[in-house]
Amino acid sequence: MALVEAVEVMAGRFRGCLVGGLMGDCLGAPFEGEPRASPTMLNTYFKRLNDPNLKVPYKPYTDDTAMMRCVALSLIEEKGYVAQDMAKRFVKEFFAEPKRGYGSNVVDVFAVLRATKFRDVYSPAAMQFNGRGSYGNGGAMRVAPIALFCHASTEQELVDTAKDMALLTHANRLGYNGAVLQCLAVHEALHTPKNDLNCVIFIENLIKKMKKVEQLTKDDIIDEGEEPFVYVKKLEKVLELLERKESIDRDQVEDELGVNISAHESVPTAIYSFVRASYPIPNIEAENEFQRTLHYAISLGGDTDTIASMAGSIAGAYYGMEKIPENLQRHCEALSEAVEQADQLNSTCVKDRTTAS
Ligand code: F2R
Ligand code: MG
Ligand code: MG
Repeated sequence: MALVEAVEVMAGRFRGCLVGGLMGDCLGAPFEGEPRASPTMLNTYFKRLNDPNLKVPYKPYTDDTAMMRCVALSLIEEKGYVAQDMAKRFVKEFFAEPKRGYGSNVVDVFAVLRATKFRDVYSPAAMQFNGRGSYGNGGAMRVAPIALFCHASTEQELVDTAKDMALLTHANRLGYNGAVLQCLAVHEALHTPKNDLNCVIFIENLIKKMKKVEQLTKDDIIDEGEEPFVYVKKLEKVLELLERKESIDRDQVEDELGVNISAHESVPTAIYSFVRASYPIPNIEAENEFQRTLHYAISLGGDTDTIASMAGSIAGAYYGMEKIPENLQRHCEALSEAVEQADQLNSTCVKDRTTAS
């Protein structure tokens, strides 16, 4: 592929990733914690939203996007990960708009960070849950901009940056390793050639990487008896689900992968949604694979905004902006800011590449 074309493709993938995350959040939020919506009901939901004549107020984003925007802006303005700056942005954002549906414990971290004037930005999170730290999916739901910023970095730099960023609020191994896995998944999608997705290889690559990550963190013991390779095991279950010939119903996905607010019960589910939706799913009408990803993720129920947002970031990084239906985009709050941040992250990386060569 010619260089100019490759640069354009990557720009579309950066946009796709941030816009995909935003759309999963905005379109999935009305179903978060509600009884599971059927695929047929969601066919009607997406059909209505795709109607070019539909005029309704935009769907607001929630904490997932509020925090992802902070991550993106901090990386752009600081030209790298700066813990204090990122922590300050999270806190400023939360106190400016606290009603975006934040997790019930993470708000305590923000309050302590503010009260202690950001003296030690990692310590309030480390004190959560009697020193066990949070395993909520809040670190994972906002990590995508790190995969973009570090798209040409080493795997170790990517892993370390995702982990450090998550540690600002999520000190439990399951919480920060969930962020690392989501970051690796976006990164893998970004680097998978278009039309060349092999679902099994995609998951096997993540298993290889997570084996190293979980091996290195296996001594960060949190609870006695907690086994150290939780994510590797979940990804192996994803492989099993993909390989089973009979159609998998949503109860099985919920039982085997989970659909709740914990990182280990939602990040593997988002990854599964992306790979599973790359080919047709019974009762889901969407022919567009990106839309099918969001539809499927939402149809699993539970933490729908977050699972759809994480799946949307991965799908957007793979399919690119040009595959995302415009009629759906326009229903999401702050769409143009997501595009702008993706372009800024991309140009920061392009500048870095130029300076380095
Ligand atoms: N908070 C929600 N949804 C509920 C309210 C939404 C409603 N529609 C509204 O608008 O009000 N969603 C958001 O929260 C999730 C991300 O949460 P995060 O940032 O991880 O928060 P937190 O507080 O750290 O953890 C969440 C809960 O997980 C449980 N938990 C975590 N660690 C634990 C531990 N070590 N021991 C026991 N429990 C632990 C707790 O229940 C935490 O409150 C996303 O879904 C986002 O959309
Ligand atoms: Mg949310
Ligand atoms: Mg959620």
